[in-house]
Amino acid sequence: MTVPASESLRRTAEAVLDDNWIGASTKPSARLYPHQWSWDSAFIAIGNAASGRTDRAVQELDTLFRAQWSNGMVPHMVFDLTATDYHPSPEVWGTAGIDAMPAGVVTSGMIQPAVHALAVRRVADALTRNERRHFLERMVPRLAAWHGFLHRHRRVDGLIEIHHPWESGMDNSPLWDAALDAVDLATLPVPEYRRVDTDHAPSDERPTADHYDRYMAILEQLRLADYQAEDPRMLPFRVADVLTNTAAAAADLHLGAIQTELGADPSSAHQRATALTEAMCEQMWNDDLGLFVDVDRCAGQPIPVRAAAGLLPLELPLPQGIADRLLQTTQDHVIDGPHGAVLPSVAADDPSFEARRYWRGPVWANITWLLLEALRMRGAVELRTELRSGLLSMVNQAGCHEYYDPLSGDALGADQFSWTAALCLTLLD
Ligand code: 9WN
Repeated sequence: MTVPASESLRRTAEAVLDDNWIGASTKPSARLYPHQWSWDSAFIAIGNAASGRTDRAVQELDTLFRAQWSNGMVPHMVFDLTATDYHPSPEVWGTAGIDAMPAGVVTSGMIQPAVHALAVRRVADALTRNERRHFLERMVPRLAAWHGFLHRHRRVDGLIEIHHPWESGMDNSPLWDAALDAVDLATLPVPEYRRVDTDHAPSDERPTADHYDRYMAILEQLRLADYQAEDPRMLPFRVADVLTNTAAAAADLHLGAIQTELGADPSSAHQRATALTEAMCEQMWNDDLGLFVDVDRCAGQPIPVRAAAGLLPLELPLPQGIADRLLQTTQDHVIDGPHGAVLPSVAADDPSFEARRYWRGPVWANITWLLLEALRMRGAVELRTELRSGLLSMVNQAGCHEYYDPLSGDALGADQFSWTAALCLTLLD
């Protein structure tokens, strides 16, 4: 299949990014997500850089990192205080008054996958020599503090943990079902709330009411600890997640490369990346499934859901036997949709697969894009070409949406979705 009408897709994608620009950053979509989100901004910066809008790309990342907490945490949301139609609002997060949050911004108190060092490198590649050096010199201490936070505050028994499904970026994945069901609503209060996501998207494409109650109960426990629990082992939700750990290990490889370029010492970044990759191979590699799987740290159990995220460690330096096997699993995971090859977020023959519900099967541009990156690094040219072409054809047909039904190609969730637009821009040439 040939790559579709790239000029019209380019114009559509650039218009989405223009419309969602809010002055110093980009919102993920016009209505459903009116603030700045952490990993969205990294992908958006990559797209802006690829289409020559380097000022915006730099500003996107600067705005995000100006909201970095003093403990190094990059918050998963930076609120636009003029936008009020989103739940949970700043009041629900209750971060005002937390010393670690910088003055002049209001943020959430949790994390998302650390794809920022990758974005910094991509943006730097689009800058002039002089701009590049200044940008990298400004970003290195920020990235070092962020990665340091992950290892100091979140690495437990070798692996980085998430403490809420939202921290994974894959909020409603079946990866969290058992861990969420184990959250004891008899002892943990569910604060009063009114969700607004189902005002903007059909409820059968969004999380169930029961799961939303559990999200809020876990959030309340994090809030009570000012998002800095002294002993994370007391928290009700603790998962060592493959995507989070892959992103963190890759992030340190990127940081190390930047430090080397600047003549700084990359050894601690490299050591962290190596240690994390080894721990992933020891604790997350599942030989029966030929896949990396998450670990429920509260239950002490692996989570045997066949999520596309379990393929992403392909981008890390893995032992050859594991890499070969994982590439085979990747080939089996990719299916033929109506517009070509697609990557469902959960394997289509996994018992938890749902074609249309948020993170439980639909195709996401960012997960597909991360896999495309890994396939490029591995030299898997044919599979990469098919998957790239399938994604572009689908987006060209259905528009820049949040996610897509892998079986029908239908567009789902929010329309005018920024990271879909941004990442397609990087794939057009
Ligand atoms: C909660 C903004 C974000 C993405 C996440 C996606 C969704 C938020 C929500 O939207 O999460 O953080 O309200 O459901 O799951 O990956 O960053 O696009």
